[in-house]
Amino acid sequence: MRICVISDIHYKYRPQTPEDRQNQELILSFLKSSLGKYDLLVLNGDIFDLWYDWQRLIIKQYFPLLFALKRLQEEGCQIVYLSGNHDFWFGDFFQRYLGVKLYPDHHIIEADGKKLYFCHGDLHTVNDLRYQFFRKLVRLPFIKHIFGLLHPEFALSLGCKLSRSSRKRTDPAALRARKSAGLIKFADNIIKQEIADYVIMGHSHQPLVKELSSGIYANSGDWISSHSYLEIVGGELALRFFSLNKENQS
Ligand SMILES: [Mn+2]
Repeated sequence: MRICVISDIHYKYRPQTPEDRQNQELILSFLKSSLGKYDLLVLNGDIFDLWYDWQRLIIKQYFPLLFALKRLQEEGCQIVYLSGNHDFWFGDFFQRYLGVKLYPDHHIIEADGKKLYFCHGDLHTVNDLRYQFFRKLVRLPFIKHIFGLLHPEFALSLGCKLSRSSRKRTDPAALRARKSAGLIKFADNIIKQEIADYVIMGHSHQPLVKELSSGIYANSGDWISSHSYLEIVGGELALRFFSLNKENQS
């Protein structure tokens, strides 16, 4: 089985800098170059900077990425999507129009004799209670419902502010190191309990493959600075980086 894992693209509906636009082009090129290469694509959270599908509307700025996913799926690549901390307010769009299966928490599969555990990871960093409370709050059905009652343009400008402030909170290097340590500890527990052989997460924006006692912790990194992804082909896991210059691909 050929599996590709990506996370933390943070695709914006309001790209503001040339880097934002460049990052968008890179992920679109990557998905195009992935046509026919994989049997399964795992979207491991924070794919969109904010997701909401209203009863009759989607965010048109996301069309290029949605179209790229649709093409992959039509070429025979199955797609699964795990919620992140920026994309969890799903309606019926992914399932109904893209054939993408959604998982709000985690997802375990078996491939080529290996058990793979996927989750975004925001619950497993060294979390403060404030974040855990906020996470529960924004996922309450009535909060989602209220957001849906706002005019979409207003809702999105509000969402833009929220997601920017959440990104700011994740910036300092010390905090990032703490985040990573939390994820590794969680992965180690999953492996020790023999729930999985490979624990695959995102969220930290730090691409990494780390051998643990009897398994592997892997992080798919991000598409803001690393443009990284994980490949699991025939049970072998590899961390890779994408660039438009093919010679630089590793
Ligand atoms: Mn995240």
